[in-house]
Amino acid sequence: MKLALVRDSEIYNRKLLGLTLRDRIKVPLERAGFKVRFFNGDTSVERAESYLIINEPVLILERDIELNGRKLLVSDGFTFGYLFEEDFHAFFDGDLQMAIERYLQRNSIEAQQIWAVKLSDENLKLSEKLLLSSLVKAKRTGLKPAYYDGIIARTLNRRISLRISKYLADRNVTPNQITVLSFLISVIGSALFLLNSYLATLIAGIIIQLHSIIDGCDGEIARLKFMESKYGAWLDGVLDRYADFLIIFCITLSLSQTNGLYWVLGFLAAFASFIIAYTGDKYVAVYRQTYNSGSFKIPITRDVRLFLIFLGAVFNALAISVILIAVLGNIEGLRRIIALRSAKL
Ligand code: CDP
Ligand code: MPG
Ligand code: MPG
Ligand code: CA
Ligand code: CA
Repeated sequence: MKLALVRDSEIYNRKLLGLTLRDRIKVPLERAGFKVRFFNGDTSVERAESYLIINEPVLILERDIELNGRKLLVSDGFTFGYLFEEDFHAFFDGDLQMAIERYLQRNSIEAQQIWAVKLSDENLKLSEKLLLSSLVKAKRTGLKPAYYDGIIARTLNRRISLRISKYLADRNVTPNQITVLSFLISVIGSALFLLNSYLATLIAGIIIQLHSIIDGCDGEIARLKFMESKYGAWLDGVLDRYADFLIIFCITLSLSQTNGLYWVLGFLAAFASFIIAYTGDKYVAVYRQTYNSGSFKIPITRDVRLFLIFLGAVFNALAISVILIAVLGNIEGLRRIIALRSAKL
């Protein structure tokens, strides 16, 4: 048994983005395999294989934490915890603080940095900001998603979706409800493309961009409130494939009223959307790591494709959006086949 002893503090009773700070330290430690006990002047401690002692109030931001080191540092060098892998009872005589000090005097302890922030009433706003930014699927956050955010997700969508998630955090919405809502938004947007007026097309484009933004919120709420699920992750991806097809189908149906050849283009664009998702997901299934196909790649990920449709709607030039998706998506699919053959993995 691995035991985490967390020095109790008033601040853990505060709520941050839908959960108490107590839950925000308890759940990640439990996920890392610890039994968690909050202590406060306790005079006994259970026997365990290892003891993690967290002395100061902290908010752990790192996901999937693995605690291998012996002294835990926040990124700025502040020490907040100690991991003892030998029997702590040798140092323990009824006073945890004294035992920790004796231990530190006898041993030189290696340090391990983990992403966390020291908690105080003054820095709750900063903590909230860091917590939100830890939800983004980027390398810097230490998440190991199937794939990292594309350029439009990074520069535009996440800025807005994080604000929506902040608002949703205190409400009882589940990630799967957001996933389904996001899909329904794409159905409404798609249908509006069929009305063939510029105004309807413009609104459709805005709704599709909104759909793209809300697509980030299900995952953000799942990570924020420790509600991730395999079914949710699967449904998120599967409904995106339906939405991709439906959006391109409706745009193509509308364009085909001027020229039937648009069906050829639409067919290629729908296939391109699917093959970009499939080559990424198949990579993750086989290689069991975050999708990565080298440094040069054509940015035609879903966030980019939907943004092209948004721009196409705004400028009443959806044919150009569909051509770009068909051409760039299929070329990127081929590029992946070639690039992966020689990739060092
Ligand atoms: O949708 P996108 O891939 O752009 O990113 P995201 O929604 O921020 O993150 C997707 C991840 O969120 C999934 O792989 C799941 O881990 C999680 N998720 C979930 O657990 N339940 C959902 N209903 C939706 C997403
Ligand atoms: C309608 C043109 C539609 C033609 C679509 C042909 C597909 C063209 C390019 C796809 C390229 C895909 C690359 C695949 C790579 C495979 C590995 O209609 C044109 C009328 O003026 C509209 O009123 O312009 C018009
Ligand atoms: C087509 C009018 C197009 C209006 C364009 C308005 C642009 C406003 C905002 C653009 C925001 C996009 C940001 C671009 C960033 C680039 C990276 O067409 C007008 C026809 O008559 C309809 O048949 O009205 C019509
Ligand atoms: Ca999503
Ligand atoms: Ca989705």
